[in-house]
Amino acid sequence: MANPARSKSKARHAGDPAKVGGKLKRGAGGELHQVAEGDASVTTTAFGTPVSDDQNSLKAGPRGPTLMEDFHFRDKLFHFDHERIPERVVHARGYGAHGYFENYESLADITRADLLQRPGEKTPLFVRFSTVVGNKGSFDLARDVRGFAVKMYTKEGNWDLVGNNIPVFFIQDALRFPDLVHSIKQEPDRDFPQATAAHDNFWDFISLMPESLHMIMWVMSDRAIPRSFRFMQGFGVHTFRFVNAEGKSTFVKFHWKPKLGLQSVVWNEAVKINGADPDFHRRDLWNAIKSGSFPEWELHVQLFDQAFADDFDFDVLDPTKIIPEEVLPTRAIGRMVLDRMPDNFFMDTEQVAFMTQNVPPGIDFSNDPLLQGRNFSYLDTQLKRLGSTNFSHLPINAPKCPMHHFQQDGHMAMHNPAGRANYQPNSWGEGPREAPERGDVAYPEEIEGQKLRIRPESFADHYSQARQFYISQTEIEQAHIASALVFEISKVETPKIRVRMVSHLMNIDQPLATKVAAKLGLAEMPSPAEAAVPTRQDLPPSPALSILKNGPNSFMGRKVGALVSDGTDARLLQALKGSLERESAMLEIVAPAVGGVIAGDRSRIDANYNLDGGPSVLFDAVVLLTSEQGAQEMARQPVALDFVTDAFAHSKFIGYVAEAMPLFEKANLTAMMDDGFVPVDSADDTALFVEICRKLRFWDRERKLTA
Ligand code: HDE
Repeated sequence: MANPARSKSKARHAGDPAKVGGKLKRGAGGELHQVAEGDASVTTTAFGTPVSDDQNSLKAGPRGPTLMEDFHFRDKLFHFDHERIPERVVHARGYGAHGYFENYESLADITRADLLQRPGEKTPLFVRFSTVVGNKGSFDLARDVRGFAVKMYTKEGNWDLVGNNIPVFFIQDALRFPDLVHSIKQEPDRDFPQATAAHDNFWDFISLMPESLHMIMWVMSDRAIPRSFRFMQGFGVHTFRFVNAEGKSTFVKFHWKPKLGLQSVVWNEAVKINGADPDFHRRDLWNAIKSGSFPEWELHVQLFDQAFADDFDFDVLDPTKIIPEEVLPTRAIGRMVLDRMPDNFFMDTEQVAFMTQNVPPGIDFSNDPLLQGRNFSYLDTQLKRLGSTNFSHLPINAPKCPMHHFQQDGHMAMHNPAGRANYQPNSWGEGPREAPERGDVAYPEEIEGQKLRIRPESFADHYSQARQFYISQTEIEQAHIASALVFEISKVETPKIRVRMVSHLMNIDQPLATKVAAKLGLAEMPSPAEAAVPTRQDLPPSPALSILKNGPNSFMGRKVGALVSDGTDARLLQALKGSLERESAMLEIVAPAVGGVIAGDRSRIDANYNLDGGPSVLFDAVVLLTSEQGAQEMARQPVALDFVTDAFAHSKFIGYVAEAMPLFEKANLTAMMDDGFVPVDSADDTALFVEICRKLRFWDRERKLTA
């Protein structure tokens, strides 16, 4: 065989059927076209020199060494070698989208924040959702808090509301943050486990840090395994201030509520989704937005004055506490719509730099010690990650309102002020000046006292709201919290840490502590942990804290997986599709082969997945629409049996045609068929099935199975 490298022309063009060189481009048919100057299809170096050969480095002779004068090679490799920037210390794995905030009504009486003055006004924004613990390449369905960071490009500067999907935090003082994060991330000697709290270091830290117990109850609940970013709430966590034009201050807590309602997966499902589709959440957001189904959240506020704060059971500056909605109702002030994916992930989602200290005039801070610490930390981290003080020049971080200042130079400066004056005051009549009327003014709160390193007494109650959260859950949700605690603590290898954790649970709920202790196989119950303040038993359940008590009662935005085979009834499948479309829900097809199947009427049904690639964990409900022969053939495949047994075990609604029974028989499910199994034999049945699916899960099954 001739060695192509021996022939000059072959060597230059090896592996390059549609070579673009200089001003000539080869078309689809192999013909050469003249391309215009500046044509975007012509490869150039970073400095604009057109590139003639992007496949072969410059060598001394066909088999000789590479020459140092190959500036194109050097330019290309140099840039590639520097592609990575440091990932975020926490929240490394994230996914973002563009959209807008639409204001409902004028809040001029409460705040002078410009974006909240005029009803109907839209403010562009960017959101980044994230997990906290895992590294950038970890999976989406880790049991973890989700970041919910919103950057609103208001006409008076950026407002970054950098929140989470859980309304409280682990610690009360920012000084503890590095220890918290060190304890939860992979252990330094072994560099595992990743993206999980289920290891000794974390539970050791937590068991020594009772203030974290309220947040722990949230993290052990299904809130930490959301079905989708689209179905989770966001919270500003801290108490902030609104300040109006007269300088009057009102305390405010921020809540984002998803229009599609709340929904989570179950733990066994999360574990399997991580294998089947580690990008489950980002794919979900991508698909929703690309298909025009734009997710929406309403921005709610809880507003209160100093008198309310003084009367409230807990300190409103303590970020480990909530104000229950039943005590102080929320009020919707606008909506957020996400309607555009970034053109490039790195440019926007990776380079976006959120900072809690970005607030426009009219929004101010409280003295929450965690918020105060964050205001310091976020600026610091951006310099480390983005490498220059000029990170604010990047399009995703730059405000969309005019900016005028005398900041200049530094690495990668994109726009220095024009003209002679780069200082003020100056007598050249050039440049901006401060605006005492319009500009940001810190709320003139009276502050007096000694300098102290101290935690206020009012932060001392660590268990009462943890208990309130637990007793606000349904029986199913409480069972999930217990299982999560057992799962996590059973991964702890040091028995005394397990015991310490149970001693904290004793202060929250005795039956919960007993259940967890029994499942951990603890030899005896420990005494309750020493508490600075006894747990209050009088706080009433808050229904707003439960996911299941706040179900959407709609199947909108959810997805059904239909299992088909050769001989499937195409009309029935069509009817199911129609019923789901009317609910604004989606249908995806799982078939023995991804090429699809031939329906009973000889039409072709295209598939989205083959059986291996489309396990039932990817769907909110499933329908078995096979022919009898198809069901018999699938019944011989473990993966098809997993499809039905998983759907069953995860309490999903299962629609089926009579022909699919062999699958249930082989999966040993016939004796256990409950009301969550829905016959779907006619077009009307498909509509009924979708209606039933509005409940999202058939929880009675789990109740019965675990009784
Ligand atoms: Fe963060 N946090 N945080 N955090 N946080 C970061 O900033 C920090 C806290 C939150 O999608 C870092 O750019 C301190 C609470 C989100 O880019 C860092 C303290 C809440 C994101 C940082 C906290 C959050 C971050 C890491 C304790 C919920 C991701 C990289 C005082 C209200 C934003 C970065 C994105 C990111 C510091 C506590 C939310 C290191 C010091 C409480 C959503 O600066």
